[in-house]
Amino acid sequence: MNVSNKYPTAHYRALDAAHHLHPFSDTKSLNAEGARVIVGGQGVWLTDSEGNRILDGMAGLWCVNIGHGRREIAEAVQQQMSEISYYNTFFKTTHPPAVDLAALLAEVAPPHFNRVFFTGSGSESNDTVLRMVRTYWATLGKPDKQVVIARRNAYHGSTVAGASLGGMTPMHKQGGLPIPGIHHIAQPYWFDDGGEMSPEDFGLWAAQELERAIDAIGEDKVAAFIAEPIQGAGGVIIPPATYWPEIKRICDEREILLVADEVICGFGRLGRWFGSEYFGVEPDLMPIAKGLSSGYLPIGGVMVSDKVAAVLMETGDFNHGFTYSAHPVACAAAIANLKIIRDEKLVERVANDIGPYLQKRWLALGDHPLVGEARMVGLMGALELVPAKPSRRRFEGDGKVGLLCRDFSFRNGLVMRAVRDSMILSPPLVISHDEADELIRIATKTLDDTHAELKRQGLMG
Ligand code: PXG
Repeated sequence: MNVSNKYPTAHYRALDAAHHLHPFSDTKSLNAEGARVIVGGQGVWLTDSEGNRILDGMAGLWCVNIGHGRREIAEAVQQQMSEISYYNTFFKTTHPPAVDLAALLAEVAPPHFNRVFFTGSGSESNDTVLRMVRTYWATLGKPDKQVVIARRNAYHGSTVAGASLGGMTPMHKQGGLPIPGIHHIAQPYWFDDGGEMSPEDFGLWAAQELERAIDAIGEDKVAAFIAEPIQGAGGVIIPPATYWPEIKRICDEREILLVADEVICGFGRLGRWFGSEYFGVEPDLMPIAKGLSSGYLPIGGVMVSDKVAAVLMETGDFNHGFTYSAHPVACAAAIANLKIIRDEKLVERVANDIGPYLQKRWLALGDHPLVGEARMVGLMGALELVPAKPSRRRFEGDGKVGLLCRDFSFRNGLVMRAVRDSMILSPPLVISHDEADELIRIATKTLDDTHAELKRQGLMG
């Protein structure tokens, strides 16, 4: 592996602490500890500056679907840079990578999606969604339909609109969010919020919260409902089987747009090109990013259904766009990435091969004394850590156990993320059977280590 690790770890840590502010981080405590320095990546493996190999169970940040270090992307990017590295798509202009990527997206998306608006990230995509759904209704002569209904503990990005649509309380607390016109309803998280209800009843109840919110706000004021098919950053929350069909019924009956945030679930993660296809729903808009380029370069977009596009055609100018909308080099990376996903049949692989293989082994971790529930769809999974099963009661300490488990996992050579006391997994779609076995071996050791430490501290039971 060609790794550029020119200086000792301490050098990078010192400069990082002096000059770099990290996202979603407590800078003071991070600097005291020192950041982990990642210097290389190949397939599902990362290498850090100390020479450790770590299995990337999070595919970067839910994005490196084709795995690290693919030469095809590097070549496509180099080729595009040597032709035209930047030009915009404003002012009656286009370029081949934008056109080719848009056409390729129309090919892989469900039949009623034939158009895309390009952005630079998932957050920008959701800012675009907010303006697009309001513009849609204004064009139809219903400018009062402004409110977007979203869900608590959803993640839709970190820009002002993205964080407002999202339902993360710690984010809302900083910077005076959410902005007006966003209404949050319950999330379909049975494990934490289901109480005495069965998962099926709870799924129906959570979906019907949408109906009740529409009635309370007034259907003439509601523009759209936005939701991730499976909540990612919220903790890989797989809704009960009753949830999405009921949401579909409500959206069919009511005059509101349905937005499926496909930033994580899109591009094969759930064994379909788009997560909404897994749940059998037909959204009107689909914000995308992450797996669109497998994170090789930043690019996002909003897939626009024929129904919405027909109205936007009547809007006149849509006064919205980014310098880097359809950046040619990012488009070239995305095209090469989508061709790999398509030609190597990675979506089918997740549906029929590696998905079922890893799911079976992951769900078996549910037998561990520390695990209250193991769940996985496609290659997106979670483990709920609890002190005393079968009770769904949580540990005290608001996520401390999750962090303990995450630290053991890193030390053992596997990136798992902790969301509160849920352990999260979302590996690259190219993970082999042997690598999946290795992942399960490390995850099991990590649970054992965490369990032993909690017992030592007297926290189990
Ligand atoms: N929608 C969803 C569903 C996401 O998961 C975004 C939008 C925003 O995308 P950008 O490209 O603007 O980051 C995301 C991003 C985490 C974590 O801690 C998750 C995301 C971003 C940062 C951290 O799991 N998802």
